Amino acid sequence: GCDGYKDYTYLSTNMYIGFSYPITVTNGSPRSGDQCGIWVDWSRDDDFGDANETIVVSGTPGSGPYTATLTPPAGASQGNARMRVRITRTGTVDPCGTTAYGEVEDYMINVMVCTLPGTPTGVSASDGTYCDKVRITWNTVSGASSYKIYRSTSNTQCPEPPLATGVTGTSYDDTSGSLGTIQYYYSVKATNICGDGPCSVTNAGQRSGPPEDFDLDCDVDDDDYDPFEACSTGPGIPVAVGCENRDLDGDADVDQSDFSIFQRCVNRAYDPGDPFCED
Ligand SMILES: [Ca+2]
Ligand SMILES: [Ca+2]
Ligand SMILES: [Ca+2]
Ligand SMILES: [Ca+2]
Repeated sequence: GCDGYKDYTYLSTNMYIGFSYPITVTNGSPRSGDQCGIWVDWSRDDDFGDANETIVVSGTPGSGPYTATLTPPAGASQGNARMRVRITRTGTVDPCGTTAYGEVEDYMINVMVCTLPGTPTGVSASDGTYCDKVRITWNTVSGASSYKIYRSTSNTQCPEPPLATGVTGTSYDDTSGSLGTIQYYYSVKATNICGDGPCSVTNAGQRSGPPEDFDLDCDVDDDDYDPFEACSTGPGIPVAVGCENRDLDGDADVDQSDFSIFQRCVNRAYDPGDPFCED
């Protein structure tokens, strides 16, 4: 009778076509022979007789809880589709008709098409602007919930795995790259509940710092003395392999004149416009 019907169609849940959603039905007054049926009118034509509209339910017959997976099928009509859940004690489980014992509940599923976000544009990685990081920026992609950042030492788009995921906003600071003149290539994907959008083009970026920062920790202080001394030779003696950046005056040796430049820069803030501390 009417006592056993509950209309919850004012309740609507969003579900995307092709995605799967688990559902659990609990039985308010369980008996071991109870049966549970679930139907969804995916075609939205006011019946439960079309393909895929009878949902496979696990745990029935039994006292529950019953479980099922709802997957709005390709071709489902977009909008609110009626879902019917029925528990009955006797007879055949059918979406319609009356039984002596049981309950029927109707809900709405708002069937939606999932749309992947678009390709990030305006990807730009800083080129030596910072010593302690490369800053990557991009334009907002509509429909994106977050972004994935990729880094490569070759000019490769979005090599897996990403450098960072779940990035919100439109910038990311990469502080994990090597110092010095190593060039990286950065690319970005927008992502949302539907998945990842296409990869952006790459943009090169690198960290930079004072040329006298021989231990690559973004300052010029006494700790840089030993790395200098280890490479020191004398006037006219060719610079050793691995010591190239100690030749500050560019005359192919590491001698007193290079040391003088280093001394001028010790404990000074780095000025990219005056890398050799001449002012
Ligand atoms: Ca139907
Ligand atoms: Ca760049
Ligand atoms: Ca240093
Ligand atoms: Ca030199």
